[in-house]
Amino acid sequence: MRDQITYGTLEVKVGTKVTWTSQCFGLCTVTFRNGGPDSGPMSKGETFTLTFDVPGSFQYYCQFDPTEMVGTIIVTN
Ligand SMILES: [Cu+2]
Repeated sequence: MRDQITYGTLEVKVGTKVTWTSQCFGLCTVTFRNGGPDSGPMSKGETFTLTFDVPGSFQYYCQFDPTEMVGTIIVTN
């Protein structure tokens, strides 16, 4: 099973709303390493939206594939 959700680095400005859409055949999550909101398991077509109000670098991963499905949101002023 190969997941198609896009995990990678994305740079956004403070206040940007980011939406993930799961294209996984199984279940995928967007889970942040330093805690915070968690999408919970999402099946294909489900979405998860977060607004980034604080500058910083936020690493996230999929709980079901934590080594390959990783990403970072970089929030700048
Ligand atoms: Cu996954």
